[in-house]
Amino acid sequence: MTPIRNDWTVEEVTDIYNTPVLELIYKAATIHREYHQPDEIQVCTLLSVKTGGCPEDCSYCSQSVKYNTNLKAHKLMSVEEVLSIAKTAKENGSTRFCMGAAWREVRDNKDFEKILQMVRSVSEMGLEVCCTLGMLTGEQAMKLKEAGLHAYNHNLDTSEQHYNKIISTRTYRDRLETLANVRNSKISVCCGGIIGLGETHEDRISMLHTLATLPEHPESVPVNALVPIEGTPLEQQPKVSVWDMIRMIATARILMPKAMVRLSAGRIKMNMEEQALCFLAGANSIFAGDKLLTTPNNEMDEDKKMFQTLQLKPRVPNKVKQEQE
Ligand code: SAM
Ligand code: DTB
Ligand code: SF4
Repeated sequence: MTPIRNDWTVEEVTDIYNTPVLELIYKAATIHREYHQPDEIQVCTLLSVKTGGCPEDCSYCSQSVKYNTNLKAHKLMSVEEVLSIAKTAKENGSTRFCMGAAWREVRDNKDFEKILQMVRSVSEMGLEVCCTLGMLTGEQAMKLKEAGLHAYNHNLDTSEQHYNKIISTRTYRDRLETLANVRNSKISVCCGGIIGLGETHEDRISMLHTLATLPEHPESVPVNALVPIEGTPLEQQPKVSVWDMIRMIATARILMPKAMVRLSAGRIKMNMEEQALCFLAGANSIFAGDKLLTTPNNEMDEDKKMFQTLQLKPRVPNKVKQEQE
């Protein structure tokens, strides 16, 4: 069995990343088969439970108040509304339900109490619940854990070097601190990044190196391609090449063999053959449903057809797996 390593050097990561792409896919596919069932894909649903009006200035985001993106802001949804959407997601084969809020950080107020209620109720439905709510203290992480939260998403987004060209309202260190709080509370860590933000290959390598040398690898690594949003500073960024996505996915798979590698934002721009290459390269998780947080996602019917053609099946939730074992 390929060992799990947290001591990768930047040189090693660079060599893997620069491997000729077909050889890279082959190596990643081989490691993928040691740790995962290659015909299983985790199907996740995203829901923006609180949309827009965010004080942060993340240059890629439709939800920042700093940019004129024509997004309709929405206050925190009701628990009932969220439960009804989660029910439909489950009926459509989703096993993981991720709730996102356009917050800089979680505050200890009524809204957080509502979030805890949502986590409790969705978790009781048998779905793996994930949240992405911005920065989190250790105490807040513990409360989420007690409410039944399975995973917390908090992305590094890019390399430490490129970070302050993208976001000025918080630091890379802030990000790492929240990740440590999540890890300490025994919540599963979901952490990845975005490509297409004007970063260099060295930046991508550096971000992958940071992820793969965390004291423990994230259990989930989302790989996003920038969805350019009109009105943001990154609106004119060129489309990310599918081969760049494949290279990121394959390198992540080799560096972090056990992680679920999620083909996240940007999938809507890919045809079935391109997505199949991502799955071959080690991606084993997707977001399904017509919408990501604020932008369109692949049509459910198309995804169902893709699963049939590629003979893939949705993965059962971890919770159920543990009960079956
Ligand atoms: N406000 C919280 C935060 O920033 O952590 C949670 C929500 S935030 C929208 C979650 C993640 O979505 C970001 O960290 C970023 O990686 C990703 N994201 C946001 N807008 C995106 C875009 N236009 N294209 C690709 N990924 C995006
Ligand atoms: C992640 O890495 N990507 C998702 C999820 N985690 C929260 C978000 C993608 C957002 C894409 C842009 C939008 O829909 O607003
Ligand atoms: Fe706010 Fe998150 Fe968007 Fe940044 S990525 S502006 S923190 S919602």
